[in-house]
Amino acid sequence: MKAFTIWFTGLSGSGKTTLSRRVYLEIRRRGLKAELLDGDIIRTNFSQELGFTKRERDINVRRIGFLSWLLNKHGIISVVAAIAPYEDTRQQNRLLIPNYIEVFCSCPLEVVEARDVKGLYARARAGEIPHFTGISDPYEPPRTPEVVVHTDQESVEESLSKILSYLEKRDLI
Ligand code: GGZ
Repeated sequence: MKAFTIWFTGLSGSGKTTLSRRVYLEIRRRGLKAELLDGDIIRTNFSQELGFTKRERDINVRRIGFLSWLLNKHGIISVVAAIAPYEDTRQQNRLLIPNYIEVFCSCPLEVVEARDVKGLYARARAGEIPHFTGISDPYEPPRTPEVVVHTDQESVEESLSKILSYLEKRDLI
């Protein structure tokens, strides 16, 4: 069995955490070793000193990439949920990691902003959170994602089965 990294990228509130958790649990249910690396948790425990400028995001995203590479090297699947808004930095991780799978959680800004589960978009609009992805900072949609899920149109189960089918087809799970 090949270890791999599956990276969920997309705007805040686009479903990365929900889907990555479901995929992680499904991988574990199949008896495979995996680790879940969520942007929020990584920032609290691993990247505390980093903010959200391009430079700092790049460091954060490369750190998660390196950690995933290490885990994969030891046969552990890495499931990542982090915005990773810049194409060049995602491509660097793609080059580093032998089996890199990118899942684009596609959801229009209007939809994530209307949901605003954590109230972050309202705070960003009010100018309280600088460099907020989609509002005052860019999000570059992936050019070569392996899987695209449209989280504004599909149910969680639909997106999940799309992702699992892809992994099965590639013989990764
Ligand atoms: C975007 C921010 C910001 C800014 C705090 N921009 O949806 P969340 O809340 O729970 O997850 C987001 C998380 C983003 O961290 P990442 O490590 O995924 O970002 S990156 O990959 O770009 O390094 C969001 C919250 O932190 N958050 N400030 N300015 N999201």
